[in-house]
Formats: sequence, structure tokens, C-alpha cells
Amino acid sequence: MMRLMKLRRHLRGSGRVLVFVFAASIVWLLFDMAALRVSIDDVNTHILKERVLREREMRRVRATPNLKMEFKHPVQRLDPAAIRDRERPLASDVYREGSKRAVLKDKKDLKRDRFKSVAPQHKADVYNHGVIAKQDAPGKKKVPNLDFGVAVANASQVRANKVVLERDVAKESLHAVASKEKLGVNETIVLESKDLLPSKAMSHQKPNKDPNAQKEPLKPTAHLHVGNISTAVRKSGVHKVLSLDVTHAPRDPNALGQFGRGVILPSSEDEEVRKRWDEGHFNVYLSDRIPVDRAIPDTRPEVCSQAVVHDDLPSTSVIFCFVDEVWSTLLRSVHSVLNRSPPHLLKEIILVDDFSTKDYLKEPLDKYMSQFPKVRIVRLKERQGLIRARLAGAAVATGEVLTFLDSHVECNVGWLEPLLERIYLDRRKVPCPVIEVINDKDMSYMLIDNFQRGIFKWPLVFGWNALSEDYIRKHNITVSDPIRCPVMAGGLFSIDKKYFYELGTYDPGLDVWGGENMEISFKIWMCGGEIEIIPCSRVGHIFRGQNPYSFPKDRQKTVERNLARVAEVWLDEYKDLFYGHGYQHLLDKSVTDIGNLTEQIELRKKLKCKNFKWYLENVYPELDAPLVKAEGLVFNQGLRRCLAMFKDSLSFETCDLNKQSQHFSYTWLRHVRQGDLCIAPQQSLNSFSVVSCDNAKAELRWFHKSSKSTLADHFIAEFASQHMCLEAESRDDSLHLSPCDSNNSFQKWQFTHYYASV
Ligand code: UD2
Ligand code: MN
Repeated sequence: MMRLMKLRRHLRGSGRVLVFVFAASIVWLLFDMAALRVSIDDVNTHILKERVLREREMRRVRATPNLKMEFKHPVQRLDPAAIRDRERPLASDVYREGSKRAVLKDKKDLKRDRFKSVAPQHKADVYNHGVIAKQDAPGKKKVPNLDFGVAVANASQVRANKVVLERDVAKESLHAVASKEKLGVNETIVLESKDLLPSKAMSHQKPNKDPNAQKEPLKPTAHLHVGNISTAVRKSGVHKVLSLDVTHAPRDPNALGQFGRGVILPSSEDEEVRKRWDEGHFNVYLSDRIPVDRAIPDTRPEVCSQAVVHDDLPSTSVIFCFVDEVWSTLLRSVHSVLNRSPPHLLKEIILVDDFSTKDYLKEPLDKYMSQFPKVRIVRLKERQGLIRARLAGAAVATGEVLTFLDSHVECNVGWLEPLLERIYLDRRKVPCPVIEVINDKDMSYMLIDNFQRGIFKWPLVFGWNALSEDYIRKHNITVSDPIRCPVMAGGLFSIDKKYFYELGTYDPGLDVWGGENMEISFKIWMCGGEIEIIPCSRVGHIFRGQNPYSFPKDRQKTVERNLARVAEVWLDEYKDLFYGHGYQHLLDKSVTDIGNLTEQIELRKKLKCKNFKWYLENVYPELDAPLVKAEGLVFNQGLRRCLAMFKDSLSFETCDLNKQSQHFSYTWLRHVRQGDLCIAPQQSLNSFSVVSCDNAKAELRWFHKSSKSTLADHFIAEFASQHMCLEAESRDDSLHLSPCDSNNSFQKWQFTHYYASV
């Protein structure tokens, strides 16, 4: 009996153990299942990513026959092959698209570059980063082109996906409303014009490096390599660049546009797309359906994720200026910064509202942003334009570095540290990320070929230009090396805040939009700084065919006026090239008031900036910039003798290159001049006179070699009502004006040298 009791007690004891073991196994099993789910999710995400890339590759292959192979733009479709190519430093494949045409072999090759519209009267086709958009006739309403060409996602898949609500956005909005009071961190600052001027206290400290250091070899200092710290006095450790990306494993991998893939909406939605197009001049309807925190592919060259940067990089204030920006793109821009920037380096995000008219950009934006303590909103009381709006942002920024971004961008993984590293190495460097393309129709994220730099063509038209293979080899440039740029595109760059103020910021007299990228670029280079594109930093941007907001004054006039200010302050004697390329009319001050330039000219003197000739020789030697169109002796075909000037009278002599009296030039403003004297047509007397040159006077101008017309060799009086030409008189060596005659050899003139065929 006793024995039986003992056995039962024993069994009861071990029963407890058994129960414990049983319970533990169940808990273990649950953990296991959870882990399995997580890893399945991971695998699913991964598989989906791969599938997207594979699909893209297949579409690319399918689309290839339709691609015009002679179209050498730098945009690549994202496909595994393309990403692989980028990993090979200097692989010849990198140029498979652009090597033959985009290479800058000589000055004439500039023709092959891509230029963006600043002076629409000069270009019918506008090349925005290689994506061609037709320039619309003024006033013509742009109808979106819904032909997606080589596009993208699988339509049936997309259609199925359409039911997926942007729950994240909706949830976040609700959360935002609820949390505004709780957090109470978001502030709204209202600024007036007087607040926009650069703070006097900060201006004009001397840069801390010898300006002669400009002569440094063109091969950039090894990017992100430790050592070679030209101005760093701080001692700091280094770490591998942080590849932070909160969106790495997106919550909804099937959402539209996820992983940066493009979307084709069913044709039944064309009307909706069309209706909303003008709100942003891109596919606004589609953008609103794509998560505001979508993932995009890491398009950096492979080496970038292994690069090291310093531990104590400066912090930055990111400044977004906007006027009537589309809600979803503004939010996506902000989220991309929040999600992909190391928090300790992101001091704040400043949204400068340039007097937007849309209601959703008022209270709803305040509410939404109140959930992010780092986001501040600055409201301007009147429309200032992007230049003064940026200055308003800079004025309240507290970070050591200012980072300006357009309000329709997506910052890619690891975008920030490489920019800050350059400034850490030398505070006078102004780094820009590679600007990639977010397709305006299908919203796909498209990567850009490497080795592109920002340049300009006359009359100060910005464009992209691929470095030549020779140049890359000669300077041993690898895919991740910074690329020195004669000018920046304008929208995306970082700059040391103090340095920005030392440079006098932007010219605050520039209005609304346009030309400020030229101004800041010339200022940076000529006053001791450098502009670089950093291939390890990549930011997507929606290039639009048209500005989606209104201009307070005429758009064309605003841009022209801005450019004329830049030309007057920075171009020295080369400003004639600017005016001579279609902007002569700006010289008439009674028609165009470009405003007061005294402060800008003073600033240039105070900063002891170099001249434009230095800039051309050292920064942009490839630019064709002859100071005159033609010069030398002026030979008359009929007389077979040359024009000569004595005091202020003209005669003919046997041609003699050694005689200064026979040297004339034909200028960009179409003057025939010797020294300060110009030959001027006198239409009423059918004669000419010799007068003091005056650029503003249109009546001193002659057409010569200006077209392929039969009168190309003639001097045609520009202001005569009928074609009147300068003619040598065979009887008495005199000159007069007579009706143009293409066969009359006494009306045909030839300069010794021609430098331009315009
Ligand atoms: C490019 C630049 C842009 C600027 C411009 C020339 C890039 C990617 N973009 O044109 O930054 O340098 O050339 O000036 O390099 N905005 C205002 N107020 C205005 C007008 C514009 O806040 O009165 C904002 C606008 O909402 C946008 C930014 O300024 O966020 C740039 O304007 P844009 O996107 O129309 O210029 P974009 O990209 O055509
Ligand atoms: Mn833009």
C-alpha cells in the first residue's frame, strides 16, 4: 500500500515535469513558427524583388527593337545587367550606349550633349537628363503622352494590385491627426521679405584654404578614402557608410510602384490620368496610389556600400522649397529623407512653402508633419520664387550643412553621408548627388549612366555631358570617384552653411525660377570652391515637361532677366557671347530692367574672385568661347583689296596683315568694329558712318554669314526696311549702301578668321 502511495507521489512529481516540458515545447513551437513566418516574409520580399528585376529585364529585351539605338541618353532602365555593369570600374560596357556619341572629343562635340530648356526660343526639343520632351508652344496646353513606350509593369498584375489600398498613408494620416497635440513639436514660421537677406554676421569670412590650391590635378581626391584630409583638423574614426533604409523590407511588397517599378494603368483610367496631369505635369493620379514610403532599388555602384566615411560628419538641414507641390510627391520626398538618412546627421527638414494656393498644403500638411519632430514648416507671406525661398530656409536652418532638394524627389540608400564626407574633407566643396530619373508617366525609378557632368552651352543653357573614355582613362577615374562639374543642375546639393554665407548666398535679385544654378556655380568656382557630382549619392527626381505653377510675370522674361544678371556680374567680356546668342534685346535697358547689380559686383570684388577667363581655362576648357565671331582683314571680292580705317574714315588698301588699320572684328553683337569705333549703316542716306560702338544700339548691327542664304558674304544692314548691303565703289574706292544683290562681288566681304558659324 505504502509502495503504491510512493509511486503515485512520484508520478505526480514527474507529471509536473512532464506538463512543464509539454508547455515549453508548445512555446518553442510557437516561436519557431513565428521565426519561420518572418523568414518566409523575407524570402517573399526577396523573391518579389527578383521577379520585378527579371520582368524588367524581359521587358527591356522585348522593348529593345523599338528603341532608337542612335538615341544616346544617359538613362538606363533598371535591370540586373545594368546594375552589374556599374560594378566594373571603367568597363567599356558602361559606354555601350553613349561611348561614341556622348564622348567629348573636341569642342564641337558639345553638340551631342543634352540640354535643358532655359531659353526655349533656341531649342525645339528639350533634353531633360536625356529624356526627350517636346517643348510646347507658348500657351498650348500639354496633353500627356500616355504611350509608355518601353514601359514597364505587367498590366494584369498591376490591375490586381490596384485594390490594395495605400493603407500606410491612410493610417499615417490618421495617426498624424491624433498625435499633433500630443507631440506639439511642429512649428510654423511665417517669414517676410526682409528676413530673407543673408545674415551680415556670417558673411565674408575668409575660406580656410589657399585659393591657389585650385591647381590640384583633375583626378579627384580618392573618394571616401581615409587620409588626404585637406582641411580636417578634427581627429575622427571612420566607419563603413551606413546603408540605412527603413523601407528595405516594405510592409506591402505588392503595392503599386513598390521597389521603384513602373506601373501601367488600365486604359480605362486614362481619363483620370489626363484630368490630374496638369496638377504637377506628371502622372499625379498614379503617384497618389504609390506608397509615400515605397522602396527603391539601391542603384549605387557596388563599391559604394563598402566605402568608409568619418564618424563625426557635420549635421545637415534639408531644405525643400515648394509651391503647389503634389501631396504624394511632397510626402514621398520627405519620407525618403527620414527613412534613408542617419538620424544623427539629419538635424531637421525645413519645408518652405512659397505661398502655395492649395488648401491641402496648409492645415493638413501641418497635421501630417506634426508626427515628425524633425520637420519644420516655414510659410512665406508672398510668393518669393525658389531662390528667395531657399534663402528663407537657409536663414532658419540650424545644421552645419545646408542640403537643398526639389520637392518631388526620392533619396536613395546611403545618399547623405558621401555628400557630407566631401564637405568634411574640404568645406569649400559643393557636392551634388547623381540625379536619377523618376519617370513622369509610369513613376519608375530609372538609374543614370555614370560619368555624367553638368555643363552649359551658350546662351547659358544647362546640359549633361558624358566624360570621354580618354579623359576617364587618363585621370584614372573609377565609378565611385567624384566628378568635377563646370555647373550644377541646381536643385540638389549640399553646402557648408557658413561657406554659403561667405559666398554671399544666391543673388537675392534673381526672381522665381531659372539661372540661379549658373550664378551659384560661377560664384563657387571663381571664388575658390568646387562643384562635384558624387556617384555614391543618388537621388531620383521627376523631370517635368513644364512648370506646374504659375509665374507672377512672364516665364520667358523672368528667366532671361535672371540670366542677364548672371551674365553682367560674372561673365566679364564673355557676356557678349550670352547676348549674341539670341539675347540682344536684353541690352536695351528701356525695355528690360535687370535691376541693381552694385551689391553683386561689390561682393565679387570683396571675395577677390577670379575672372571668367580663368574659369574657362581651368574649369571648363572644352567650351567654345571665342570673344568675337570673326576677325582680321576684311577683303572685298570685287576690288580684291582690304578695308582700312584712318581716324574715322574708311578706304581701301592692298591687303597687309601687318597693318593695324586693316584689322577689324565682327562681334557677337554683329558690329564691324576697330577699337571703339563701329561702322554704322545710314539707311536714309544710303551710306554709312563711323561712330562710337554702343551695344544697346540695334542700328549699328550688320548681318554677315548669318545664314546659308545667298547673301551670306554680304554685310546686310540689320535695321534697314529692305535688304541694304555695304558695297565698295570700284571707281573711287568709296563705300555706300545699295540694295543687296547676291551676284555683285563688290558686296562680298571676307574676314581672315571665322570663329563661329552663327
Ligand atoms: C531645375 C532644378 C531646380 C532649379 C531650376 C532652375 C534640378 C533637379 N532642378 O529645374 O532646382 O535649379 O532648374 O531654377 O536640378 N519652387 C518654389 N517657388 C517657385 C518656383 C519653384 O518654391 O516660385 C520650387 C518647386 O516647387 C520645386 C523647386 O522649387 O520644388 C524647383 O522647381 P522645379 O522643380 O520646377 O525646377 P526644375 O526641376 O524644373
Ligand atoms: Mn524639379
